[in-house]
Amino acid sequence: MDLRYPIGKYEPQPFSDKQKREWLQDIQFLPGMLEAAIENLDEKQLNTPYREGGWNVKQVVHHVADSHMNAYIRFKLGLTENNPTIRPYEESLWAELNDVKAVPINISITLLYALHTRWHSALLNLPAEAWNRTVFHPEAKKEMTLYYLLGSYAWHGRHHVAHITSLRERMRW
Ligand code: NI
Repeated sequence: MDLRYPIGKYEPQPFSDKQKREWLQDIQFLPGMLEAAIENLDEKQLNTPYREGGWNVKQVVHHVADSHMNAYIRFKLGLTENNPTIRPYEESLWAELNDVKAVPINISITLLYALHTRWHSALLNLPAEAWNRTVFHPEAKKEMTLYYLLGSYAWHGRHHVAHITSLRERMRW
């Protein structure tokens, strides 16, 4: 098994209301899932990489906050502008900055609860056509619908939670 992809890679799905509702629930419940995944881990465990050469548990948690702050902005731009160009960022360098080293992860968990409340609310009760709105990703050189993005971030949250839960299983923590 590839430890980088404990739940596999993102597989885009055709539009359905049922799938959309599931993905929206993934966004809604991610902060609680992540908080449960780190419950009772001590400092040494939090500093353990989830795989050789990978991020440690702290970096994974702070990365989810970094990524989803960007995601929220991408959705807000996509909902209010025509095919806006979204802003890539250097996620591995973000994960090396001092906040990631120095700030306790419960701060990022708190941030995620607040952020996901706003994000989930912004996406609730959108008219069906809103999910066909697009953003342009300049590195992928690709237009992405908001529906595609929703699925990719639903996956992204579960993907990183699984990094931590699969580490715990392997280590019998
Ligand atoms: Ni990620």
